[in-house]
Amino acid sequence: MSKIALITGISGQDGSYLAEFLLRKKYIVHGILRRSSLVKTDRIDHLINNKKIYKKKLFLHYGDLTDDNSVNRLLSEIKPNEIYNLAAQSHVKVSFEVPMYTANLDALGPLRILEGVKSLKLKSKIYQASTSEIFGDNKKKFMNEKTNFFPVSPYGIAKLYAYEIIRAYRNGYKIFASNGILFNHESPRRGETFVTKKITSGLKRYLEEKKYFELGNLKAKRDWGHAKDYIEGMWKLLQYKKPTDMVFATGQTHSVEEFLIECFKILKIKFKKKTDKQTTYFYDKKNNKLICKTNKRYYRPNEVHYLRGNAKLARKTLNWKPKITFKSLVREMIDAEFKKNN
Ligand code: NAP
Ligand code: F7E
Repeated sequence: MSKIALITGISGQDGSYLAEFLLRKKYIVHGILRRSSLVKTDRIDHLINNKKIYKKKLFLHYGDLTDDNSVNRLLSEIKPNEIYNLAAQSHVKVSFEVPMYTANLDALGPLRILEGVKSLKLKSKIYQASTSEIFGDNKKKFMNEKTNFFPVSPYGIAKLYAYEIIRAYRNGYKIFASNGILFNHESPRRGETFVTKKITSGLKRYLEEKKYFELGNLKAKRDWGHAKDYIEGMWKLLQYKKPTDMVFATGQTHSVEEFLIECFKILKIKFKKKTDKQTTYFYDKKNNKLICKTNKRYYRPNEVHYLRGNAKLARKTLNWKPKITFKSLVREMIDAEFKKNN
């Protein structure tokens, strides 16, 4: 018998890769889509358009993680063996602009799932998409499962509530619920307003239309991996003999500026950097045109300056380790960006 998985956030970056991965593993996959005025299924259209898959192995349902009734209805209809809760308002800067919505979705969304599983007496295993943002402005060189939490954004704080409520229901009600504490992971499917995708799409626009783009804090450092490696970690965590919490990370960290410069290298762009008090500018050496500059409007009220994870536990217990390096990730994102018009 095929296992049944429910993915909330199936239309997102991770949800789309996870759906492909689980279908390859012969799961029946159900996904929750929220209604919007335009259909936003680009990342899973290749699955929807595959008749062998769609309607036999992949089922999409309208629902919303802020709506208790839709969560309960779907849980009682689907009775999934595994639930991957990936739905979120996942943008840290936006969380300062919509803090209450972010709390409702990112903190109470997982609680709605836990309450549903508990009241319906389901045996579902739950994966909760936790995040390195819960470590926040931590002063540690490496962050692991024992590191203290100092979230500084409404997003990080909502995700910390989610992390704790997962643990409380696991301990109190013996629900199989695990937190995957994932550090940043990117891909060609990354949302347009996250910094890596903003850089690759900005450079395409610069090269094709000679229009510059703007960035915020270039000094922030992130532990960037590839989403494909991380969704495998999610699955492995739910196959582990007991529910637990685990860090998934590459162990490497790079600044936003390093990511930008790696893109310049791949695209063979020779640049000149100029800095005045407020602003940093990158010019094209070939023609003196402005490629990109910083703008304070992209800075956050509170910044997480540095993130670097230690995924030793996942390596030891799940035999998980990331296969895709930083350089290959940047190259894949650039290649995909420039293939779009081919
Ligand atoms: P993403 O691309 O922003 O996807 C978020 C998904 O949630 C989308 O499918 C979105 O639907 C859905 N969603 C938003 N609001 C919803 C609502 N009210 N009800 C139901 N679904 C809703 O995020 P991602 O990068 O794939 O990340 C997946 C999860 O991992 C998120 O929980 C994120 O916070 C967490 N996380 C991500 C990273 C990372 O680096 N990517 C690291 C750690 C943790 P639409 O398509 O309609 O917007
Ligand atoms: O920012 C800096 C920004 O928005 C990365 C989410 O998936 O990972 C992600 O959150 C860094 C920050 O990702 C711009 O200030 C500079 O320091 O790509 P980001 P994030 O905030 O790290 C975590 C683990 C998650 O859980 C989240 O869901 O880049 N930065 N200039 C900029 N960031 C953006 N977005 N735009 C800029 O122009």
